[in-house]
Amino acid sequence: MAAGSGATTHPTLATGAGREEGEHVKPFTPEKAKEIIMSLQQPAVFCNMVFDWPSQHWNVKHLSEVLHGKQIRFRMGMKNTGTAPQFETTCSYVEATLEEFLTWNCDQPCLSGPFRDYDHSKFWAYADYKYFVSLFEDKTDIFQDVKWSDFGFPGRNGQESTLWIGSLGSHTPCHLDSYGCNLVFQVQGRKRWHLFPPENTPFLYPTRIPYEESSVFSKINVVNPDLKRFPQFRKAQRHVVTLSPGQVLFVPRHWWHYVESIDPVTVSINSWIELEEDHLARVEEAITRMLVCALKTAEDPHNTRAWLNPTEVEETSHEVNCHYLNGAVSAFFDHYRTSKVVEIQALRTNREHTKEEELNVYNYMGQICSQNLTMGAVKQEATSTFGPDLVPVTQRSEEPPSEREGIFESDGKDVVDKDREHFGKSHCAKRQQMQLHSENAAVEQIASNSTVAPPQTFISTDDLLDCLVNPQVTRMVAQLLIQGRSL
Ligand SMILES: O=C(O)CCC(=O)C(=O)O
Repeated sequence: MAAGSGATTHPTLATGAGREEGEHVKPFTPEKAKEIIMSLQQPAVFCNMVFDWPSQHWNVKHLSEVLHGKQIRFRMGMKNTGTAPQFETTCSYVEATLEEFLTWNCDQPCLSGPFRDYDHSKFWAYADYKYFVSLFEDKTDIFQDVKWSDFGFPGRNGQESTLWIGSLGSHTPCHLDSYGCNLVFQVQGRKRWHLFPPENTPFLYPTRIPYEESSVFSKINVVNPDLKRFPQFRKAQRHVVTLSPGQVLFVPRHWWHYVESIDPVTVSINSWIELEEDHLARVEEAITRMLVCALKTAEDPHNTRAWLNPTEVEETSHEVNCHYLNGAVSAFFDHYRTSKVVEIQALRTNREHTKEEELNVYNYMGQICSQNLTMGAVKQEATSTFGPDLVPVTQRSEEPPSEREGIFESDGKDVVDKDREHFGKSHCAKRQQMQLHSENAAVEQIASNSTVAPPQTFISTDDLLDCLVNPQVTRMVAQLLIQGRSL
């Protein structure tokens, strides 16, 4: 069901915010929405939050008028493939206008034009991952049509957003984003999201090839998995939701996702929200870039096409990668030197800290101490917010492939009551337990670490190698390699 229409039918279900646009009421104030986003560890769908956004009218027809004649790059993929994921490196690309896309997509045989080589019954087209700033460079007023300020991020609009326009079957292979969490507004058509929690990572066979900064891909085509090759995938906890126009999906940090268009035309808009944890993630990403570029270039100095995702402009030199790494490490220390020690000090002296401080400290603990801490107490509060306007995305039991279609067809609404209890128990309790046991020790550890001045000397290749080939690391790598071989 489209939440846009729901907004007009049950305004009394709203739980708080001020009145907008006559009788319509948003169910969450910006402050409440942000609190949910910053604490929730489970994907969920916000309903009735965007009914007054001008961008709700951005169907492809409208966009083709706004972007009149603009050439856009479409990724072309096959509708029927086997068990291998369709990575961007294996797709072909077409430069076309939205008018040409619409003509091709109306299913008439196209004998001319940029899509002429692509039989509509066999191929899909996806104008994916398009930054508003490049798309609407001469129409910046349009940025105001997207109002992430309603979710508690003042000033955030289209400038920090990306646009996705696809035909039936277009999809993004399963991956996780290294940075931030994600808000996704479905504008036209429906998309089905297959989500897996971060702790499922070993079951998703992660790979950094193709290489793209900030994306960790899965080797598995999650809608047609090769279970002989990837048997651990059976253990993955798939969460599925069909996102309809007017709904906004919240994807928490590091949740894996595979996203497919299930209507003839889809349009969505998303924004990745920066998080505290991103400071450490940038260091991890810089290490990854350096390693991937060094080893893949050594393997074949002339062929980047096979391993570099088309979203990356080119492979970067070792020198540039060293600069990235040093920049990321310095930024990490700068950030925590200036902002965190004060908060930790406050935490030590005043256990009645605010929720905001609690969030920051927990995030900090996750980064510095590498402890897998989460915000159980805060999360529990967020789960009590679930209802008709915040629908949790819940786990689906895996079924034989023949039954898959039926299973994945429902939207978030129909699972809210049935699965709420299960969600509350299985996800909350364990995390609260971990939190209780480790909170005090971790806080002490951070506090003592924070008094030690961080090293600020240049990190050399040898410094990095010393960490990468540290015996503990090589042991883990050896184990992973051996596990991989024995499959
Ligand atoms: O909509 C899609 O195809 C993918 C979206 C995505 O990966 C994201 O927003 O992180």
